[in-house]
Amino acid sequence: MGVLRRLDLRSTTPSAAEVRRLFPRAAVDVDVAIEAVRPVCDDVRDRGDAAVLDAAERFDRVRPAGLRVPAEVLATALAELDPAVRDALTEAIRRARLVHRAQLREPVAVEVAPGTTVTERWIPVERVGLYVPGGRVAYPSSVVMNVVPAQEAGVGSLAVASPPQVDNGGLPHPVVLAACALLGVDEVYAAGGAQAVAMFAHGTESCPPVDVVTGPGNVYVTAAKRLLRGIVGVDAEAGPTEVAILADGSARADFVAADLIAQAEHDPMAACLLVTTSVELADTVDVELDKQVPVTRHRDRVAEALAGQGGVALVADLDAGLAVVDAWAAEHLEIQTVDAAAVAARVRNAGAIFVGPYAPVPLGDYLAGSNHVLPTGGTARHSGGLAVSAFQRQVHVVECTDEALADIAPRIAALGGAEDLIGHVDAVEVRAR
Ligand code: HSO
Ligand code: ZN
Repeated sequence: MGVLRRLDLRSTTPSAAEVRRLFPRAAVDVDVAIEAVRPVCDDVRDRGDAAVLDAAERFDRVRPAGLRVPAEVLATALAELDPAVRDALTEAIRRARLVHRAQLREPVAVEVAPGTTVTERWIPVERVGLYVPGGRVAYPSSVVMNVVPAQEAGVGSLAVASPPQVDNGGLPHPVVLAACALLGVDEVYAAGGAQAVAMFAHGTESCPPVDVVTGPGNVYVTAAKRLLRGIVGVDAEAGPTEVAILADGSARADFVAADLIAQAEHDPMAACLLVTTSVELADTVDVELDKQVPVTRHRDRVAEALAGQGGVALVADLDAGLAVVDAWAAEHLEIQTVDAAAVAARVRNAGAIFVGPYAPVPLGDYLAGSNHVLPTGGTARHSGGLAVSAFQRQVHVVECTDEALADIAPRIAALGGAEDLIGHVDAVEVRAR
């Protein structure tokens, strides 16, 4: 009996809905948290800074000296950053900038008829608020993954909020502060949880309101975003992290096991799935997990995640395997097969795809330059990862000459008449006269 629950799908072809039922993700109830965060968000709307500070005292058990982190504190955090971490972050930023800059789109002008042109322009939002969690998930790499696309999108005003830490004198985590400084972000707030999202959405004395809030967080942060969406733009909801590995008999079992463990160490609720054509691989991955799990640093939550949401799907062939991984729509998908690039090219649903034995997920988490803020919970069926487009809007710019308008006027009149909107027709006719 291995660590991973095994399902033999070699003689059945489950539907996509069945695949998602056979390998469920851990359930997170955001709606319950909404009722808990509503009074906090209302209080921030009504009382501003004082409400954010009171909430910090209550939920983070420390009252920051001020909401805005002073410039000297940011500079000191950077000066005191471990040089190896600074070097790694610098390279991560360089690569992420290259990838995200390439996402920028030039305006495209389309002449739909002589004299009538529609141009699509991407315009950055004016101001964004980026939320960076503290505590167990204080990830400086996530600061990079949120700030770089916003900067490359051309956002002019960018603020970061991260919870005050008891053991850092009510300031956010020092490595988070250092990462902000390295990225050139000088507007940082010691604010966490729902109150930070409300501060960004409503604005307070210290923090002007923003147009878009992004960044991962716990269930209260997610609940606040769901509550305040509309007042402010928000990014996709981030659920527990997950990986699917599609592998054949050529895959290295020690690599596969290590990659399952790497994802599981994030969260006891992480979901890790191996989809394979090879019973032998499934068996050796079990042996490897028995070897590797007991000696890994975060063995307790790894074991909990693998036992809770871990699984192996045995499939008849790679076509069947692709159907399973497409149905499950993993946040991260690794392809460890013969001719992995060709297999990867056939994938339809995944947040990010990692091709072959030497592109493990942690490469993408930190240094590939790809974004690690990715759709979870099967939402990769309809959404992609964080990108410059999250910080921009496409705007259609319409131009038309008088002759071109006269040419098309009868058709506008036909549609205006069909909708009984004669004022629309008149607005065109008045120009033709
Ligand atoms: N795998 C995580 C991202 C991350 N890993 C941050 C390490 N640090 C969710 O995509
Ligand atoms: Zn990770």
